[in-house]
Amino acid sequence: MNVEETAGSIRRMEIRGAGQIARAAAEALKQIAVEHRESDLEGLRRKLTEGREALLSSRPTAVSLWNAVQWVLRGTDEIREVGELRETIIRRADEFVTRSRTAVERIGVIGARRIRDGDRLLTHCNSSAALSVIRKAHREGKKVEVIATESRPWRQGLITVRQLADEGIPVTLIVDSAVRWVMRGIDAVLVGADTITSNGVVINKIGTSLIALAADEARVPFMVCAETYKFSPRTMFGELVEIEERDRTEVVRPGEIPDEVDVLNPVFDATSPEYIDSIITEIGLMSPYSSYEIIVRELGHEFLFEDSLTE
Ligand code: RI2
Repeated sequence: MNVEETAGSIRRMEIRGAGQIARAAAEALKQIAVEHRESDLEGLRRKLTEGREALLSSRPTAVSLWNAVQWVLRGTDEIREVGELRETIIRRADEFVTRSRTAVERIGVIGARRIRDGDRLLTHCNSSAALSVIRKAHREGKKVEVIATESRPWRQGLITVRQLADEGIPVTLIVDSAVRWVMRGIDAVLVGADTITSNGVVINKIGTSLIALAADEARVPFMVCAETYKFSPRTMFGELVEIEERDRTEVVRPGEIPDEVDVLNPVFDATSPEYIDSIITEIGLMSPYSSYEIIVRELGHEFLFEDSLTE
């Protein structure tokens, strides 16, 4: 897939999931470098800049996409030789993809230690990081049972139940509005994240914040599973996270309701840190209030500072 095709697939949600879109973006930038056979440095730079714009505009909310693009391209303006630029892009993209995959596995190892034999877990949407924890606990021999929300309107919960059922993990599908009803019997909630802000707010699939409220009311631990590249350096500099809104046709079929009725289809919502017991990352389990430190230590404060203020 070239960069335009990748951006299109991300926009249409054929490639989806915050981690997956980040890896796809890194691969697409790598592809530009691999295919650039000419000795023209400026030509490669131009293609990379166009690729960057196409990828960043494909979906606005998940900072994983932005972080992946920055990871691959950072500092490459200084490079004066086409071969070196190609190699750098290819190496960085490979590095990002490997780190990302390893991170999801490590989250599984760390998170599984918090799961007890016999736990009944609730998850929302389809998060590879959250499922990594559940899978690891299951593979360690713990008997876990999962309640998975449907996650309207895209119904990513169907992907979740298929993936869990494939592994022999007992799973029950519920409609989103059944969350509060089932919460009393739940031992822990595990969700993913698209973006985590510097003040510890988790942006994830629409409905996540309602689940957090229901968990809080029932005193059920609410855990977020997220790689460190889901933390947003941009929010440190005052930027608000843009919440994607998608087309009405994802919610109602044409003609089903009068055309003059508006349909609001926000894709994500915001969960405040006071509802979050812990965030499980590849470098450890932490409080959402450690967000600022993660951004500074893991994502490189100085370079981010410059980039975030000049854009
Ligand atoms: P992983 C998804 O977004 C969901 O909101 C999910 O919780 C989040 O990405 C993280 O997924 P969408 O692309 O990176 O379905 O953990 O809108 O797989």
